[in-house]
Amino acid sequence: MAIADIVTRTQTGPSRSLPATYGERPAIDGPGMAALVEWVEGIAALTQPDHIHWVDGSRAENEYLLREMVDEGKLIKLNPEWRPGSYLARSHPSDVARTEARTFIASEKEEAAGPTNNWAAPAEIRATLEGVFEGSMRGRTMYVVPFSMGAVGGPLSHIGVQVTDSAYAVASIGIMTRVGTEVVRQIADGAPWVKTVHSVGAPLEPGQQDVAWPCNDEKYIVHFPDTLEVWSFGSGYGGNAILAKKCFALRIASVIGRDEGWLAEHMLLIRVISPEGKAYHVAAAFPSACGKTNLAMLRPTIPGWRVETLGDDIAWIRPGEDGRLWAINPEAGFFGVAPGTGESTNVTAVETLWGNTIFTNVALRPDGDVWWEGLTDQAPAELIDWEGNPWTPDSGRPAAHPNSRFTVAAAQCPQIAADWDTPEGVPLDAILFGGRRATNVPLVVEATDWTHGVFLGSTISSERTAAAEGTVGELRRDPFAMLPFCGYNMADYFGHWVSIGQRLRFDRAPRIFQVNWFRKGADGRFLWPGFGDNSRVIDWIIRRVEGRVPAVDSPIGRLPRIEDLNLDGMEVSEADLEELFAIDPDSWLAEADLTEEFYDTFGDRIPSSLRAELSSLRYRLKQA
Ligand code: OXD
Ligand code: MN
Repeated sequence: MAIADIVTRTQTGPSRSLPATYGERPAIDGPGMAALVEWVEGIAALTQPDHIHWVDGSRAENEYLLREMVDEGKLIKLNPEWRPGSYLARSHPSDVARTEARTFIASEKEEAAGPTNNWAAPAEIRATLEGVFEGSMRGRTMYVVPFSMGAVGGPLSHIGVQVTDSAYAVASIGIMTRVGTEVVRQIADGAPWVKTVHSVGAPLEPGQQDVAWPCNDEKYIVHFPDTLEVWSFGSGYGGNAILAKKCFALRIASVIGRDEGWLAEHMLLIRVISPEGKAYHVAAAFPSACGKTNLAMLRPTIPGWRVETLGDDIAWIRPGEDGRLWAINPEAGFFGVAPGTGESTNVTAVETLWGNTIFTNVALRPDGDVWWEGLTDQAPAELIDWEGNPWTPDSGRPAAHPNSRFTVAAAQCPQIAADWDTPEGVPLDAILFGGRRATNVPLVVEATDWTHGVFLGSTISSERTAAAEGTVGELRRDPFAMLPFCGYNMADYFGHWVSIGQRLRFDRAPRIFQVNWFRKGADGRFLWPGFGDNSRVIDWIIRRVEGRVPAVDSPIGRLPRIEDLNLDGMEVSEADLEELFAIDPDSWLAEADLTEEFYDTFGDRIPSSLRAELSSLRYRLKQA
């Protein structure tokens, strides 16, 4: 960059050099530009920020924003010797997870949102939002962040713009999506885009000192599926603030997918390479904090198998002309749960986090590095906990918040597939549905066909985790792991899944499986070691896809013959194996009653093919 292009914004150091155009609206013309500018100006008129900053996604800009946040006490720079280019943010203790109770779908009709979403009447909630957003950015900078989900210009990609008054959100979006002026050019050229508006809801009076984590006790995360808009107020945390992620890439995208004939799913995406060197692609849906990132970065414990990571949280999946399903990971980074991520559980993630990472709500070590429960077997003797208080192993409380996170570029993952951001995506061979279930659900079961697979997806329930507010451990229904993320009536969503199957060639549709790594014995012990040993389940799944092993019919689907599972080198007792696959017809019949109760909450909207699956299940269980 030419020296003449550089200006110095502050007096405090030579590294604060910035291009003269820093934060300026890009000089791009085109038929769509006026609408973008008008929208930005409209939001600014409502929220009254001190400055407007158009984000260009450059490295210099990112570095400046990070440095500014450090100066303002909003980020702690970690010791570059251990964690170069990395930062720690500590949120307000009340703003630590997605707030599902304050998340709304504002579709024109209430039944379009369905019974699993909080519905808000659009006109009413717009009036409320106008009230809370009025002046909400006073004293702050409003950033305009153009982003692409999926490779810029790719056939499966979609673009959007987020305005936000949080520099932390800007830095996070910069990691999680592709941010840049190229997106503004697409908008100017007339491409459709999704409008997302975010404010932490903490205006500053003149001279008022800012806090490290501004937020508001009142929160609204509101989706307008009919106009493809998201408005989020009051929270700076994760999915509440990085609107491209759950709000756009799942809730809004699920609606776009319904209308355009594709699927936006809460799924990881991996390439599995068999000992024979054949590559298969697997997508897997698990509720939040159930090990998706671990499976996405699996290091098989069985020789010969390899896994390449494509995505860890979201997949956009579309039927191709070849009768197969094609998937992309629309994100560009990982926003992973830190606790439980360690050398023995996910060494790939630990290696991914070597630097250039924003950590939120983990503990700080005296040497300026970070720590969280599970990173190492033994906790350091002293730490500063996620709330900034001194901590020792005797403190009797976790040092890192259970939903503490890392935000890091996908490209930094040592086992990322070389073509992970290929615009066309990858063809799917298998789809997995999982949950955290102490009882009933076997280690793995295969659906008999597509519709049965959709039935399995629709019946997933899981024990609650810390990723959302609520009581941890409680069992809740989480169909397709999409309960908090489906932007429309879930019964219609089930129907959409059924209809997608009808567009596939029956011999090319991915096989569907249900898995459960979390089954416990009567003594409360996990029956399966999980993590790298889950490759043994993947091995069986791929052998099924290849047609190389038979399966055993059961009332709930097809089970492995124990002799077909590769258990070499692992210690699992025969009794435990038996329990892992035990099917108790009575408790399954009770589960079927709960499924019916759940289905009934949708009235008569549940597809008849799924009701028929439920009747067949009961029939088979009664025969057993
Ligand atoms: C996530 C979640 O952050 O599912 O991925 O909560
Ligand atoms: Mn998730």
